[in-house]
Amino acid sequence: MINLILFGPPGSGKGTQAAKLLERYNLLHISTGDLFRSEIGNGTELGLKAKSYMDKGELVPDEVTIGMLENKVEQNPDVKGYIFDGFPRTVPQAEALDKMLGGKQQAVSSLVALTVDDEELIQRLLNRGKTSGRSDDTNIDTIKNRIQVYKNNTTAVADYYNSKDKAVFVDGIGSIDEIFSRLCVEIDKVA
Ligand code: B4P
Repeated sequence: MINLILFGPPGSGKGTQAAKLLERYNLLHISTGDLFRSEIGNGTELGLKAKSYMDKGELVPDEVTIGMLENKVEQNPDVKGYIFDGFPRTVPQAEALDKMLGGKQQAVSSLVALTVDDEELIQRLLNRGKTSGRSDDTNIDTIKNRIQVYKNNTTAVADYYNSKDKAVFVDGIGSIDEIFSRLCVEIDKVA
């Protein structure tokens, strides 16, 4: 079983790279951002709640996010492993993930972090905002807030796994294929 956390700031290429990685390693891709957008699209109560945070570039509260993630894992027990994309984003989420995997005699194999500077992140997200229809990608203040929230709340997750010798950092600047190759070098060490 291989359990990967694909990590990095908003716009660092997590979703883009996850789509390629799941094919190569045959893992189930779980993106909390995608799950929230699906709930929003279906007009559920959870979706309405999530939208109010996402539109401001804030994190959705841990109890909502952790419950949703655990449901998704429980619904898919017979897989070779998971790519967690956009989760965990806080230390309590990381602790909940470790506890859940521990209960299945499993563990996080590696946290692979994409590093990209703020200027490039803002440019990528504004570009995506022109076509994605995502309200959190069109407003520059919201984008800047997402990056700030990442620095304030989420980088601690990389420190948490680094202290367990499970974090690796990969340059997220370059072509999509170049970055994919860099990620595979790291993932092959734990796969
Ligand atoms: P996410 O859906 O996770 O959004 P993201 O971080 O912006 O996506 P990602 O980083 O995957 O974007 P990608 O690089 O693929 O989260 C959205 C919101 O949901 C959060 O702000 C939060 O409110 C909420 N949320 C989600 N998870 C949560 C959690 N665990 N706890 C609490 N709240 C949570 O793509 C960016 C753009 O860059 C694309 O247009 C892509 O084409 C482009 N790109 C990718 N690679 C490139 C490259 N190498 N060069 C140039 N451009 C590239």
